[in-house]
Amino acid sequence: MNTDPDCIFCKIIAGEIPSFKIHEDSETFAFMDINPANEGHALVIPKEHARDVYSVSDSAISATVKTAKKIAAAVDKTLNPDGLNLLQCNGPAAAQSVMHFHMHVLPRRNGDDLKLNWGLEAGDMDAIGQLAERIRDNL
Ligand code: DGP
Repeated sequence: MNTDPDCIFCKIIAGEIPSFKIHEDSETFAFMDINPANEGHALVIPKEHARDVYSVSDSAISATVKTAKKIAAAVDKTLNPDGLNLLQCNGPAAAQSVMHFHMHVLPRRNGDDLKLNWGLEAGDMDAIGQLAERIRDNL
């Protein structure tokens, strides 16, 4: 499987950088976003390194979408948001900041006024860790 030793998400998969893991299987990895745009913001990534939608393999994107569906259901059950976006960004104008294909599982609240290109702000690690546990319990 193709991996990139300099990629931050490959390092998370390898356990070289800590993360609040929600789920892992042979093809995908799901964990909490440390700069959450909203409470419960999670990320789903293929284990195979690919930069973006143009280079990800059919099997890796299929597995990622399947896992994202599963994580979305668990996030919905955990937080009962008013809505939820599955979002995937490619290139600078789309605000892609990590060059390893990923899907955002982003719970939404009525009136949260979230813009598509949100700013990156550090999250509360205790709160994020507790949420990871609650979402895992709902898988
Ligand atoms: P994007 O802008 O679509 O490339 O989203 C990348 C997301 O990854 C962004 O919301 C912040 C998150 N992120 C960046 N570095 C880390 C990290 O080291 N750990 C975790 N859990 N999330 C990260």
